[in-house]
Amino acid sequence: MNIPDSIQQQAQQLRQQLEQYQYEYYVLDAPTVPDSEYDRLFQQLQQLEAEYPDLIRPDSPTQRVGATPLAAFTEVAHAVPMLSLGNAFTTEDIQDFDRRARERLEQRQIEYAAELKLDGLAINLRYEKGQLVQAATRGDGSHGEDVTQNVRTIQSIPLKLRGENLPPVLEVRGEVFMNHAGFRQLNAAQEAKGDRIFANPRNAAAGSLRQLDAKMTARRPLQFFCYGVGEVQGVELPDTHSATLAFLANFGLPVSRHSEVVTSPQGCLNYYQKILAMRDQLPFDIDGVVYKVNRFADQQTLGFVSRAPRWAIAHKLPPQEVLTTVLAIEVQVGRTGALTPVARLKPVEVGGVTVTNATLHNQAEVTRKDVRVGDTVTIRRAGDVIPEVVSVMLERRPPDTEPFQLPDRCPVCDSEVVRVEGEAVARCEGSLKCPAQRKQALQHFASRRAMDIEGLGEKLIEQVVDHGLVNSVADLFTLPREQWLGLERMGKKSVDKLLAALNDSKQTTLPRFLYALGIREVGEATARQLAQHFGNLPALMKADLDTLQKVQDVGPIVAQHIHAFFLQARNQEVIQRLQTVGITWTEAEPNSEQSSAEAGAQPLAGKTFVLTGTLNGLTRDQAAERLQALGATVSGSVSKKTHCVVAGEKAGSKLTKAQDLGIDILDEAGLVQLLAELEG
Ligand code: D41
Repeated sequence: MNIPDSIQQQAQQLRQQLEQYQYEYYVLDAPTVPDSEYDRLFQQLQQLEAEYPDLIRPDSPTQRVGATPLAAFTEVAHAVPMLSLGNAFTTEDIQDFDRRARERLEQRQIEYAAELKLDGLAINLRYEKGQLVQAATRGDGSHGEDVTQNVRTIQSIPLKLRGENLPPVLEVRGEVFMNHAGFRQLNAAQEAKGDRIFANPRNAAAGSLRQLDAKMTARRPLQFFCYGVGEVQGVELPDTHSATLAFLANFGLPVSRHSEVVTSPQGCLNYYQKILAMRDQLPFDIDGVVYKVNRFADQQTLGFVSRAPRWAIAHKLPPQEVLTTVLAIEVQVGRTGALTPVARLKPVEVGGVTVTNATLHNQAEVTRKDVRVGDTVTIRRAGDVIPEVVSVMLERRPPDTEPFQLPDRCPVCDSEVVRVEGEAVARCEGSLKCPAQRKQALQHFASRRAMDIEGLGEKLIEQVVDHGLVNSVADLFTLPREQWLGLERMGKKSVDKLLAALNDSKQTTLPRFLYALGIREVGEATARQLAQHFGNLPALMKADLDTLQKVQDVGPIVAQHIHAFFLQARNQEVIQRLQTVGITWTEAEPNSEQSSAEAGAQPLAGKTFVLTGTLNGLTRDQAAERLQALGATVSGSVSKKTHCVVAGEKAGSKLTKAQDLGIDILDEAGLVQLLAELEG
């Protein structure tokens, strides 16, 4: 078929534009357009290609997935062997490494390139005349497996190198890995489908790369960073490793931003300390750093011994997964009565922190992992998340252990424990009769984002509840000074401060007050919606189920919780007493059509945003405020009515849900971009 020139040109332009956007998004991590724009162009190209199949080229952005599943992987011989890395653990190991290299090179000082050691899988990418022609795993270093189809689905790996004068052969080596957010999303999706749960991001990356059906790999959020080159023909490489990484970045290949050049073993050790300190903030796992003699001429002179170069060494970081034993499984009672099994562990260092307990989440999780008292378990601590039990070493299980079962009575108040069909959590039915729930309710009430009562911390709340001085949040405001003075570590000064803080907290806002009440499923965002919708408390308290469900965010379950809460005499009484002691707020205007009249200045009017995960450059509050100032509604849960989800680091189920529903997703950079554009 003859394709008109204009169509050819249009396709060419679309491909170039899409490649540029993809590069900005995945490699530079700095998108310049919203996802929707990318999707629009992508669909245009897809349509053109459907109309004129001869337009399709293997490096087209539409052709990342498409190959038919393989029966098995074929073997690939590496043109240049993929070496392995020696390990160092101590300062002396590094000093020895440097001394040996200096002796062999007869130099007084060596320049090193220091970089992260990603905990993933090494692969080799072969580009011929700029086209990705083959991707292979490291295998035994001389032979690996052909995983080209799968690697083509990794969005940050260019199918075509950028720039002019592309070399006839350029092999790039690097690590394929999965970041924490992707790992959590994947496991959440796996769990929902009843599929295998991965123990850590490395296993998830390995499992994803080894899928025979590339369509499966395409759904796994894999990433890639270069760390070197293999066979190179027809192009002069720079003289150093560090310059080579920059050279690769110029071709549009992803290179980590965390590499540095240092000039001494002390420089290496400083780099190590710096990376160790920021490890928990990295969005992916690393298991060490790597030091490489920077000058290629020196690397050549040093050569290698039994497949490990004398010019490079991995300096291992403390492991993030270690073995320990379960001393006991205790049950904690949360604010809403949820029972959480927690493993008490033989204290152990993980990633430089001593860990003594790990959450087991719920009964289903304990059952799935079959964690028992006495078991030897692998625990993992990565990022700044709570340590988790990853798996049990069954071969080390002592005789006479028993499966763990949550109690059917609350360990704190002996009330009945109920597990609602279809819900993962079991709950103590004791409500505020249960001291554990009362303590947590008080803590929540006093917390910064709720009533913000400074100085009323966990220890103090323990005391007032255990002494029977405070039964409800209202009692906090009527407890006489002498009673506070009688408590441990409460001198005159602290008591005066606390009383002042209690007094200050009385002037609040309706959203804060509603949030502070601790109604189930009513987080800050929902509290704001409720306040906005009803404008005052009596209207909300009177609302029936149907009226409640008219509120953005509020579905039948949440409505039920709110309704039931205000129906309880005890809750009504507490609210009454709180108002009697002087808690006030200025009433907000209820939502009316009037407010949307200002829509001209509010480009996001009528749009609902959900914020999830951790943002780095601004707080979620700040983000919400700025979105709201632009007219957006910021909601706490994702539904079909959501227009956009802003997913920070470690975004979890909300992001997965947004993906499932096909809702637009912005990352932090995208949000910042959007705000910058709209705020003018
Ligand atoms: O990030 C890594 N995992 C990494 C692995 C890295 N940054 N550099 C590496 N450099 C090498 C040499 C020095 C042998 C070229 C490596 C690896 N090797 C490696 N990965 C798996 C086996 C060897």
